[in-house]
Amino acid sequence: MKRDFHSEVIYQIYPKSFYDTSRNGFGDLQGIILKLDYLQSLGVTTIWISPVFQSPMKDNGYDISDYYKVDPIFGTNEDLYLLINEAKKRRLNVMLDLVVNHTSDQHQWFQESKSSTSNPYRDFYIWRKKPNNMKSIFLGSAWEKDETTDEYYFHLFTKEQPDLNWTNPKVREQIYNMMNFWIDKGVAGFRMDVIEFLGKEVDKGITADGPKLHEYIHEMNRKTFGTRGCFTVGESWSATEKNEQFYTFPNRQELSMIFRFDHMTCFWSKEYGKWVQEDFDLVRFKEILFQKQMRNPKESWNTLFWGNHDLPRSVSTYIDTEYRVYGAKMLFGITAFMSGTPFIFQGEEIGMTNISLSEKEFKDVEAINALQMLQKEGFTKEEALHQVARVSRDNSRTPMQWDDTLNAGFTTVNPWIKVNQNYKTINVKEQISNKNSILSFYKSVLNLRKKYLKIILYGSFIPQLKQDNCIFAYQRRDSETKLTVIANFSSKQVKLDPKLAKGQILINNYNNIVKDTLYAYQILVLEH
Ligand code: TEU
Repeated sequence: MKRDFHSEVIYQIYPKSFYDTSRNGFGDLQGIILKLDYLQSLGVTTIWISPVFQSPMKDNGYDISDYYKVDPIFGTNEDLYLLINEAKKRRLNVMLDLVVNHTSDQHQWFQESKSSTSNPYRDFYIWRKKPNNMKSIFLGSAWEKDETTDEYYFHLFTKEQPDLNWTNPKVREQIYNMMNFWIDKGVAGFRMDVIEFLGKEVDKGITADGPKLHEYIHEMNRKTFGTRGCFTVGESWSATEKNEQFYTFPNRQELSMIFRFDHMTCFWSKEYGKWVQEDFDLVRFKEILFQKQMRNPKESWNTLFWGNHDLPRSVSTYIDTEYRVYGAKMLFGITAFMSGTPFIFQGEEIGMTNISLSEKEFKDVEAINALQMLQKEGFTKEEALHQVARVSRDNSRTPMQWDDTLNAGFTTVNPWIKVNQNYKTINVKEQISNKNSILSFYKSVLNLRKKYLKIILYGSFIPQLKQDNCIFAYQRRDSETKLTVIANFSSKQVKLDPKLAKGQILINNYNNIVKDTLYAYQILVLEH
């Protein structure tokens, strides 16, 4: 089946926290099946499911020990095949998460690899007699000594996630076979975990964007998805304007699109990365987002997103708490009329927020390591907890808030991670029946997006008020239509230029309009 990714709207499911039907405290595949009607009514067209394969869960499934087998906490392979079919019946595509920079140390390949230096699987991973000074993204050395052979293996993430050796053609062949297996089962494509690292050259200290990276992605494209009508999105934290087109320029036959994060990482500190950030600056933020919109969509296709399972909740990051509902709508509205493929992370459509966790309640290995690192660097415990709480990945991983019953209707037993106590007021059930809810706003925006799809995807993009540090505004134009999106990205009331705000109002997240004024986080979309 030929699918056109340009018009997709993709919803990310973090399965561990979506919906638990087996009553083990973790969400599962049957739970996703039960919620397909909900997703269809929201107006999304594809679901991307974070990894559901066999895993010791040192990194919540991003440490896979068998690529061909669903982990029992999520169900069985039959459940996944059923999910793909049930989704298809509702015209929903299923995208899997491809984690092939590394496996779990419990993967059979690694068990073989570490058993002796002459094992046929030895070269599936990266072994050295002596470590160099490379660091793991999750802190500490990237090398771990294995007693069996007294050598060191390389791991960019936890020591239980050894990196595969992509220079070995046998590794690549095994991965391509596995991808084709899942394409045969009917998946529409893949989200590709940390794709920028496949071409690493550890002896030269190179991790991201290594010399052979694009050769491997091109080979993968030709041997798997590229000839089979699938679409793909690569995750690359190192991608910027300079290198994005290497992945996405169609003639190169690599990926459909990538996630770029430079509009977020530009606020990270040099010393402590995301754990200590500079103040948000809207002008800088707009510059990157607008610049991406000004390109030729035929060369680089955009991804439009506010959150994922690695980012804190967008309303907690960008919006003053008291304006959560207006702000959540504004955030979605300003990207929904841009060119590209929108991604919605589960719970964002109801404005789910960060959670406050005590030291013992943090689950994520990255947050736990960062707490220690910041204290070693001289931060007090309180300061370290405060910094980590703001950006911890646990924030986005709390259970989906379905209703106001026990555990937000996610499970009837103890959930694997704490439920956010605001579920009594922030939940799907309440928002479905409330026409002013964030959920209802998402639905109407997605409907409108369908109606204006041509201009949204291919119309020209004209930034407005680039230097304004409160207003986020742009126009879209094609031969027939003109749209203006104008939003107040602040909690202050600001002056609205009447020249911009003309035409018929398609979207307004407030019930009224006061001449010359934009309220806190107000967004207007106008046609003229
Ligand atoms: O993420 C890559 C990655 O670098 C981020 O997780 C990083 O930890 C952080 O958000 C930026 O500092 C991918 C997955 O999305 C993530 O969940 C996995 O933990 C990671 O790869 C390893 O597979």
